[in-house]
Amino acid sequence: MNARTDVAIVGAGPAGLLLSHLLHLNGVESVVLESRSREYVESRVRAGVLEHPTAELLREVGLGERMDREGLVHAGISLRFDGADHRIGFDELLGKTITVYGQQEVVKDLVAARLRDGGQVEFEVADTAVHDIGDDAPWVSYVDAQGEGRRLDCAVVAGCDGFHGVTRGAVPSARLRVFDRRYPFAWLGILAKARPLHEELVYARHARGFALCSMRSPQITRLYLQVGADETVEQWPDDRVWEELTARLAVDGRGTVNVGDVLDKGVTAMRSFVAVPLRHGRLFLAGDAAHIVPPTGAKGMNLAIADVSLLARALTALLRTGRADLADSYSDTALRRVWRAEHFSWFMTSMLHSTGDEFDEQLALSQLRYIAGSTAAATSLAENYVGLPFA
Ligand code: RFL
Ligand code: PHB
Repeated sequence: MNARTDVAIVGAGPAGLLLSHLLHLNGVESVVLESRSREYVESRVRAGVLEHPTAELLREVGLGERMDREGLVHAGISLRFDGADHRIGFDELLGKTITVYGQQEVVKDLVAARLRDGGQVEFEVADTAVHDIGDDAPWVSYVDAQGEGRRLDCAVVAGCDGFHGVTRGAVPSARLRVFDRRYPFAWLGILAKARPLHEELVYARHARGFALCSMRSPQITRLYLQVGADETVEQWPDDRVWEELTARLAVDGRGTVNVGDVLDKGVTAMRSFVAVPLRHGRLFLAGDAAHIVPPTGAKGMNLAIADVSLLARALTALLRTGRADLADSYSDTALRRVWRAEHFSWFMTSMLHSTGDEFDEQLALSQLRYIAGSTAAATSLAENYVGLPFA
């Protein structure tokens, strides 16, 4: 069966769903194709921090209501090292805040808005493939949830299918330049029914490795531990996780972590990756499909959202008035912000993790002490953390 739309969007993560919503507001039609079920994408535990410009954008486009009711507004974070906390106050330094609101909540709000507005989101599709992106008439083939083979003709394909998706692979390898960096560690993350140890996020550098205490509500905490790059969840029974978190987050030798039932546990690889350019003929890449950051800077979802705010404008101009300049400059414009976030994420990662190298350790501690003692250095960290303007 054949169908036709303006923009075929592959992937119903934050990037694909928000792009579809923004295009709808601009009168451009789209269809979103997602390989997982609605329940799966709405319950996947991932990011938690919304930058200032991300929260502003969500409000502007009618998606801020539940975020403003249930999200936690934070005016700063703490860096914990040398056995003490050093607060970076975003509000004092910049007059800005961040919002702690789970990615799956953003996704739920987006799915609800698309369905309310009559948007087409097809879940549980298989064998997605994009065709003829070099021509004026690209199309996407897939098998729908009923097992029926489908063809979706479109003017443009948006590749929003995350790092392991198929759209990036549709670009001839000679046309794609890849920048890639692996780190010799990973994160073990848990979600637990326990009070967070502090009302703001705590990023800890410790001789035993990095630890982070975040949250999803005043009763639910989200905690992360640096572990070896090849370690698995099986190597980290709950008792071992709590013992390690308690040791790494101790201040003056006192344990401060509140222990509770573990609701979710997973290991996340740490990687920096950028594939350029973000456009190939009629295919535009956005979010994790084009770039990955290690999670230490809390940037991944925010970058995905920044990409599609630009892309929605570019595609609207292209498809509604035939103006191609914004589509032509999309890749260069988006990549400037992507590389800033790549740098910040690498910087936070190097400063807070231990590799066992003593020289690196001294450099990292020196940088942390500088940030703790200098308003200029703290302001630079704060400006990047709360997020630079989108456009
Ligand atoms: P997503 O969310 O991966 O969505 C892609 C969607 O595409 C679907 N898909 C396909 N659909 C159809 N056909 C195919 N062939 C398909 N292949 C894949 C997938 O099922 C999926 O639904 O990408 P998007 O939209 O670009 O969003 C990116 C963010 O999800 C990601 O950057 C963040 O989660 C990263 N991240 C964080 N970002 C932040 O901004 N702040 C944070 O605090 C933060 N913390 C984190 C994070 C990521 C983490 N993990 C688990 C990687 C913490 C962790 C632990
Ligand atoms: C989270 O709450 O999941 C979170 C917070 C900050 C990060 C990464 C993840 O840097």
